[in-house]
Amino acid sequence: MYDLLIENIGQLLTMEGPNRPRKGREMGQITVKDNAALAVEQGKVAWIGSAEEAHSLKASRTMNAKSQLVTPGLVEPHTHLVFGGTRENEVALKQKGFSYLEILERGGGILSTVRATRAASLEELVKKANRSLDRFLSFGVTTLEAKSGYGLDKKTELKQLEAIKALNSHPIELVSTFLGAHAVPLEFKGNTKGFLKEMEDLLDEIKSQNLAEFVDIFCESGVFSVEESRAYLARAKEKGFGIKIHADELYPLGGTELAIDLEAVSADHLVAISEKGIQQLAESKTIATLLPGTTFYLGKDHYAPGRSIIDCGGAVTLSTDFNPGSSVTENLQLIMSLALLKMNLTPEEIWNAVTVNAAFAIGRGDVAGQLAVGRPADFVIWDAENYVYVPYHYGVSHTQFVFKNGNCVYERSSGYV
Ligand code: IZC
Ligand code: ZN
Repeated sequence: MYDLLIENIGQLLTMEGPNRPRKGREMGQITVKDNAALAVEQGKVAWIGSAEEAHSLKASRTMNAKSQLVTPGLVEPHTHLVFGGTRENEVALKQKGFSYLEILERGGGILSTVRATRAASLEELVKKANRSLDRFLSFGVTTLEAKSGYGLDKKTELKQLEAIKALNSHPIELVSTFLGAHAVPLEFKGNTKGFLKEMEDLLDEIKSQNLAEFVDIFCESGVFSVEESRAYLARAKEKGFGIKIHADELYPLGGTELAIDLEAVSADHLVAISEKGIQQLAESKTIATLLPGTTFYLGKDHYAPGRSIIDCGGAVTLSTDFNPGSSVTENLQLIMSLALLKMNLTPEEIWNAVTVNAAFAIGRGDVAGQLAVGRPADFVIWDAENYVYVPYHYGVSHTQFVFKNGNCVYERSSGYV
């Protein structure tokens, strides 16, 4: 007797395969099970088979998927989830021609969010992030990475990490990253070294309180150089953190090569990645986390070369980069459409990117991104008959039901969003 049986699944994507990221051509392959069924017991997938075989199974609860698509819950590998305030005032500045880095240089951008985050209480931060998580869930996300990085002082960075911890009552499972090295705050202007030392001094406390698994840095022109990033991340690695890098987003500094050198789990952005970086990624264990929503929202025409990265043999994942400045959306389905339309990724590559590879990019490859017997029953029943339809019909949400550990945690009530 199973706890739950999902019968009459039109298309089931289990995303099953080897227990490692999909690279290069592998990203173009997925197995589609037509007319399938799936049973759940104690929060785990207990059985996967055909719709006919399911007739002889017994379950306490049965749900009819009505010939629709079922996939693993989506995994979101890069968000700046916890912050105070908003930055809609920057839209007019951008329209006047000020660039993202110019706005930051004038004390706006990240630094404006830092002021609001320092002023917010822990409860306020949790409440605001919780609303964003509800939206992520409504778009089908069941596991999500969340970064700090709007404190830039010891107290507020810890407050943000505490907020991420406090959000563990939300159905979305969180993975925490310390991004204290996100920008140099005004009180350390001209003293980048001193500031990085300040953030480095937090690492032991973060480790001992288990407040973050990964350490990230914004390696960018006018922010942190490759050499500063190398020294800082090497320290974090020594202390047992996994490594992530905001690399080659606006200028080709070589952050990708640094990520590979340090065996970072992911190199994120890569809009300005070098040819050498693309080649080296293919030989490395580092996953390319691409964020086309940011390129779109910054009003740029040149997207990260996802097609070349995959063609050369690399592993790609996709993310919203959700943050209040350069990508203000929780809609991971929209990001899938941008990858289809602006990066020429195939639907198969896109599904591998937002499930299996996203899970490996945040250290959850063994529990998230694939449906298989014994794995957590995190899945989405879509209002779509096939997997191509989801990125094709863009800008809206196609989720009907979202399950986390076998429980229905989101149901679209009525109407369309
Ligand atoms: O708040 O602008 N790129 N960090 C690096 C961001 C975007 C987030 C922000
Ligand atoms: Zn980011």
